[in-house]
Amino acid sequence: MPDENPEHTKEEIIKGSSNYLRGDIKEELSKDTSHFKEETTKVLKFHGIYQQDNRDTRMQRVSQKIDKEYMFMIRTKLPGGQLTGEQYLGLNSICDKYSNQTLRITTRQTIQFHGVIKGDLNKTLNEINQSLVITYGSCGDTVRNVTACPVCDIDPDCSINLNKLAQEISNHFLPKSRAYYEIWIDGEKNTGIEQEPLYGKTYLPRKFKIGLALPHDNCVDVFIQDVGVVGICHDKSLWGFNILVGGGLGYTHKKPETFPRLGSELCFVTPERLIKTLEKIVTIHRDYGGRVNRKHARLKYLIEDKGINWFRTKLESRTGSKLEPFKKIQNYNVYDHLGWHNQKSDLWYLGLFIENGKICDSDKRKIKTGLKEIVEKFSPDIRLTPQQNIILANIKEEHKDEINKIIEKYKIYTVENVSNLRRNSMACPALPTCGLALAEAERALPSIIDELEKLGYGEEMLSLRMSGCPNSCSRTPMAELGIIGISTNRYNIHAGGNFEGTRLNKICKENILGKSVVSEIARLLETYREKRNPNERFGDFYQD
Ligand code: SRM
Repeated sequence: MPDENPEHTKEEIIKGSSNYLRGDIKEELSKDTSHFKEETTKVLKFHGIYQQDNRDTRMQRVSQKIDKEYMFMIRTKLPGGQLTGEQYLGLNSICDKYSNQTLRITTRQTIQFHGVIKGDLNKTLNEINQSLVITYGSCGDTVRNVTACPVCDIDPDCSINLNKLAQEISNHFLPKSRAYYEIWIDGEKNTGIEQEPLYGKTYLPRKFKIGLALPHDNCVDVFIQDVGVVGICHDKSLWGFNILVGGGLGYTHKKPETFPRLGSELCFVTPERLIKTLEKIVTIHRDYGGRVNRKHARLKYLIEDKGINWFRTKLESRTGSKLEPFKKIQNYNVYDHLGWHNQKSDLWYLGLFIENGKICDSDKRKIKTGLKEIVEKFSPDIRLTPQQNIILANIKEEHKDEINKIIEKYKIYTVENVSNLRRNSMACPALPTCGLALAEAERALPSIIDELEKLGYGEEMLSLRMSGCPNSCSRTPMAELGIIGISTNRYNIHAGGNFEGTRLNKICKENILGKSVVSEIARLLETYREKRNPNERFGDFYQD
């Protein structure tokens, strides 16, 4: 039965009548049109596809009364940000053939393609899958890409393989409907009864994010996840996991009923019970999460409305046992994994800074060409980081010099030649692709940093994040210094988050014109330099 509750949002009705994520995708794909009808775009998201239009040409086309310049964003699903070299080359060639020539590393360790046209969707999805990469469930109201520290399995100081776990969790929560394979891969219709035992016909009320961290490396920003999982060690081996619930960052300007929220401490579970516990948490969101207002549907609002004790009791009744208390964690730390590092074996990994995750060639730097050459010659494994950077892993000692030469030849950033300010910066795509952007982000941040470097602030150690709207895709509310778009060319400036990712920042300057952002930030930095205590961090200085 489709969802016919009159109070439910149109998205709920669409999901319920989509025949397990089929909707009219197939029929509309066969038509010679540039885009899908709105209802179908909602179903497409579950397949990892967003319908967008070029916002740079939107107004002009509207005034000429012609269709918007439609194009599609395709998001892959890469648990823990892991790819083989061969898969990377496959995605690189798909990017060359069908997209805007940029492989875009996301803040959740995946790769996005932008600018794909409708007529190429089938080939693109098909070829992505030939590279053994999926896009199923990377968007939509399901469990999204599961993030994890990208190097914990190869780091000599760490004995916990969170990446393997991220993959297991991801597999567990993958939609079971064959719609994806039927439409994009093999065309084979499901002859049996379609079932979605975990999600049900209407899937979750909203997106659901799971991230895995370790106290010594919270690079995934564990407090912003719907469920944050923190590995706890005892005598150097894995004891179990602390679970945080109800994190999330998106909000709407001037709507105080929407807000960013840090995950609440829920419980501790042993490794054997982790996936079952996660499953039960997801079912509580499925059954109690809001379905009448999508702006009040994330798990964070359920926890805020009902309280963490209600949630714990519900979970205990679903798991059938009392939950163990959350273990105290003294400190969190964050590493960006950039530069050369020795692995557990005699191998090396190299973390390279990719500005705002954009693997592309420009007049100044040929990052895409350079990375392709390295991967073709040395076949490293690839790890993408939640800071939008790339790691080349399992490199032999004798190849290091040659790789360094390629990096120099193509002017790829290294830790030696990127400033601290740039190294710790991130921005979301915003304009021209994102339909929700209120202002620029990734097209504006590099020159804001250029200016700040010229003014002598390049070596300040602080996390600087910019997003084109308060949905906060570059996790701006956690940054020591955040810039959030409010309307065309206007921004709020936030300060007071911390590097460890355990605190939200606050607005400190409102409604700043784009051209004044640099001078306003410079003023904040100057005051900080003059008045800070020795070793005081920027975010700590501005936390109140
Ligand atoms: Fe995001 C929606 C890009 C991570 C919060 N996000 C969007 C969309 C799809 C716009 C849309 O709905 O039409 C953006 C597509 C832009 C484009 O052109 O590519 C978009 N989000 C991104 C990425 C690509 C930003 C990046 O710089 O890498 C990240 C993709 C992650 C991935 O691979 O899955 C991305 N988004 C995030 C994060 C950070 C995180 O998860 O670590 C957040 C904040 C955490 C959270 O979820 O609260 C985030 N995105 C949102 C929201 C607000 C959700 C909310 O409930 O508050 C939206 C809007 C929505 O869902 O309605 C959104």
